[in-house]
Amino acid sequence: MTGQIEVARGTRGLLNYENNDANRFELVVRASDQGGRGEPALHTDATVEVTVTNINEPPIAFSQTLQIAENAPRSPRSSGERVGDALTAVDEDSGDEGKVEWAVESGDGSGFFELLADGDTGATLTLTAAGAAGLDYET
Ligand SMILES: [Ca+2]
Ligand SMILES: [Ca+2]
Repeated sequence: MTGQIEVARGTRGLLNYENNDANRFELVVRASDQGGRGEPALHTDATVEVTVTNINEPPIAFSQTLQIAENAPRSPRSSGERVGDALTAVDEDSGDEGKVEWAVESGDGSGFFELLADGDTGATLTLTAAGAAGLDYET
């Protein structure tokens, strides 16, 4: 006879390697016979340790609206100027799996913007030289 431990229904997402209250369980299990010949059932208790292993989860980033004035000033000297506050993502993983790199994926066909790393999870959107020379509200 075997016993199989399963994760209970309704607990999806509650096992969490990053949460010290939900990444290790010490279960006491009991194996019992049915007794017989007028004798009561006999049992043995054993300990089963369950550890939750890590999986890499994607970082969470939030959409937001930033502003920068046109002609800011209209000179390549303003390349590197920050656009709004730093962008931050949340990644609960440790080590490299928790370090976030940022990149502009689309929407900047003119090459006006670049993202510079800011710590392990953040980035700052900045103007390139082209952006510093080219931002113009009227065109
Ligand atoms: Ca993880
Ligand atoms: Ca991750």
